[in-house]
Amino acid sequence: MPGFFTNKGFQPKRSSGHKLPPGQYETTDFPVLTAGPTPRIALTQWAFELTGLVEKPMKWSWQEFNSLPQQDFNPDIHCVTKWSKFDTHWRGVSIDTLLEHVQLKPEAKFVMATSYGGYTTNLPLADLVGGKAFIGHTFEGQPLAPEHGGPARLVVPHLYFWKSAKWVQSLRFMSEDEAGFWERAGYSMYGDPWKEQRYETDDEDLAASANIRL
Ligand SMILES: Nc1nc2c(c(=O)[nH]1)N[C@H]1C(S)=C(S)[C@@H](COP(=O)(O)O)O[C@H]1N2
Ligand SMILES: [Mo]
Repeated sequence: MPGFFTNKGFQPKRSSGHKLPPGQYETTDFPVLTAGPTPRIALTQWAFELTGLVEKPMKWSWQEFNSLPQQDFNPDIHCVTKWSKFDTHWRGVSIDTLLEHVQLKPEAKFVMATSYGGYTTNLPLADLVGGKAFIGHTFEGQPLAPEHGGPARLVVPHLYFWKSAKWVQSLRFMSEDEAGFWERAGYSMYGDPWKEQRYETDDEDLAASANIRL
């Protein structure tokens, strides 16, 4: 019985199996954090695009998007304002599924997620593939509420939640990293909650260059 033996210093996991990144607290609420008004997008007007460094851009209507293979996702999510929410239930389309429909140019290394309403956020392409990210349209069994990004939002649970663009309209593939909305305002270019990369001063390479300047 492996569970019978205890090691000094061994930290048992919470029985739920969920872990809280440093500096975060758990909440069961789902706070709304939006810079600006909530855009309302009629499903007949909605479209989602893959653009930038692709051989041929791809665009889906709401109906086309919903006929793509759908998956369930149960991530823990972590906001930079310090709340974390465990075991959320989403349904949506994996970014891997979307990428089966385009041929990326070899120099595509970064992505700018752009939303209806103008919000943007940047991520490395590697953080969107391999089952790590999805476009979610259903939350806890209900259509995603407009204030949480409905009809559909990007969800990248392993990064701070500002990377999860609500009302996502396109993913633009880029060769170089460019700063999005919060990143231009001083937030981390990457945003790893486990490394507490909240601000650009927490980014390892930038911190290193800042030290050189001292
Ligand atoms: N389009 C858009 N997406 C956005 C934001 C925003 O202001 N506009 N805020 C971000 C931030 S800072 C967070 S913490 C989460 C909040 O998502 P929620 O309002 O569903 O909790 O959305 C992110 N995505
Ligand atoms: Mo946030």
